[in-house]
Amino acid sequence: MNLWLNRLVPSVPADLTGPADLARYELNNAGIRAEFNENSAMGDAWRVEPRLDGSFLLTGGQTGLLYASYRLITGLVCGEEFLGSLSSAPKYALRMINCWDNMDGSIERGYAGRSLFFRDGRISYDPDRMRTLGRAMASAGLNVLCVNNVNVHDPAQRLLEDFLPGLAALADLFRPFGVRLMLSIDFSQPMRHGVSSADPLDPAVRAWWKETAARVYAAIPDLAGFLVKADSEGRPGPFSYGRNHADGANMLAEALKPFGGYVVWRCFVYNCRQDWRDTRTDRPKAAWDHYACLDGTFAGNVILQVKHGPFDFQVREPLSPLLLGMKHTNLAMEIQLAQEYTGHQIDLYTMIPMWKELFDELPADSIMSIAAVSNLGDDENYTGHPLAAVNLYTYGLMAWDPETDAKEAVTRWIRLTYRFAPEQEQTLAGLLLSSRRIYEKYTAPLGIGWMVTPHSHYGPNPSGYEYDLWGTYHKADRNAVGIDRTHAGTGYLDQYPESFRTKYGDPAVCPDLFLLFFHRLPYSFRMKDGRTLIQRIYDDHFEGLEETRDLARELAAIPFPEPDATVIRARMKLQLYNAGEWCDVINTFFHRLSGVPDDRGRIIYD
Ligand code: GCV
Repeated sequence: MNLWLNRLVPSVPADLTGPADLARYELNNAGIRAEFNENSAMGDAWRVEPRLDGSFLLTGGQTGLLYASYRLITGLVCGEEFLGSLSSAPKYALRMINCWDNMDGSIERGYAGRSLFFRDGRISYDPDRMRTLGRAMASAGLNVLCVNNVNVHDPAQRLLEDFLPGLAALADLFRPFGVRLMLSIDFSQPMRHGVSSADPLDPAVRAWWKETAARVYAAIPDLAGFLVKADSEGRPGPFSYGRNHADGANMLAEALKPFGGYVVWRCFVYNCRQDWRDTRTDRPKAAWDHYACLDGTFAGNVILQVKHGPFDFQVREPLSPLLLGMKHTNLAMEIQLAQEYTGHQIDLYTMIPMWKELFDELPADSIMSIAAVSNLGDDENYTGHPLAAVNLYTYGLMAWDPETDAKEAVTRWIRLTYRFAPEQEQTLAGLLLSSRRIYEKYTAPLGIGWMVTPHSHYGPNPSGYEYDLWGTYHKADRNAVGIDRTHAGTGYLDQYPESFRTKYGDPAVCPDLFLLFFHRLPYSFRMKDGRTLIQRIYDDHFEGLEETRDLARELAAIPFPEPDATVIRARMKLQLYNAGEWCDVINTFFHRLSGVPDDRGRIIYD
């Protein structure tokens, strides 16, 4: 089983010398005649000019030529004619996949099997699958692959040491695809080597990282850099030494700078041992509180990687204010292809509509790179649910060009992956594009999030996180639900520019889908369409379940080939059960609390 292009031509040869060589191979294979005009200054950018004899002139850097070739091949498969010249350059420099793979072969928040890179504490992979992945990434425009989990547990702490030769061999495999490896590192690493601390201002620590960087780059000269989760959910970091995150990131940046490497420093820093009785701490404020004051103090090769919302990849969160407020710092937005809170790659959940909404809010040039937590694993189809691969492909297209049209991108993936009649393609595209909204309707209401089963994060449990230490409370009582995050409440909204404060600040104008993210409201609150808040919660859940039934029926009519058909059918059955559980549990939860009946008299279990 394979991913899009590989379904058409199952493999590429093992002896490729580089991206231009691969591009030549791919074009030949596809029967496309082309001449290359290599211009290294163009890097990833490219230009394609059709010639009268039916051939093409491709101009670009090595990787640019490869991206141009894939653009031609995928375009022709999709029926494009290429009558005029085309040119393109990526909007973001690093278009990253972050794998949360552990060296024992497990994947943190992985829903597609075991690791593609590690097993039993060692590096272990199938080279053909690596080439499939490299090709899938390159054909979607992606160029960085971080192979190990940001939570760096032993033996991954030895990746920079004992496992360097294995990593170098892996980097060699991905190089022809223009994909550079990245490694997650443990901030306290020097202490495993006789250095007495990991204090970023300690000369011995700085020297250790410089030596280590030199050793690592001698083995992998094009390593994209280090990914760091520090002072977050129990990981070590500069706070232990009274230092701030600029001290920590800049120390690593100094070590990587001679080799052109980046320090990608995650901003997922918050108090994960909060007391639920504490009403003053509001978790969404944390990233801003830690980082906004450091704007302008990070080295040029540091990139702060910020989750797209202020919480943690819920179905609906507003754009993180940090992405709007750090004008003098390199930023990357982090999204999550792994469906941790969005259905575990069992429930259908196509993400591009969500990303479009995020990009609509994000001012041009506020970020310079983008990262996505991987949804890959060693399942035969790579993504567990065969239709979850659409998220990987369309993420690549968006990372290259955030103005990519959602429907076109999804349709392109369908055409590259299956052979359907045009009406079937249209139907499937429509189903995929509606899947996120359907999922949103049957799960936690109106931006409130977090009503999932603790730890696993699949299925409903509206009070599961209510008295826990993670800072994710909804405080539903018999009268009202939600947290007031306006100036009068926790003040979270004050972290935003004026236009956002106006948009979200007043419940009478705040978009419905964000209402309970920003406001605490009585169940009797009148929504813009005149319904009460409680009625809207009931309606959304009943509708979400009904729409899932429609989705299942329409999906069943699409003639997927085997083995996809069987997997899709089986997962849809589980999704239907999940949607039913969510609908009933959430409606019952609110009905029991509020005592308000459904005005349409539908069944709510008491
Ligand atoms: C890799 C959430 C997830 C964790 C994840 C963390 C992070 O808390 O549940 O599994 O850890 O985010 O993004 O670092």
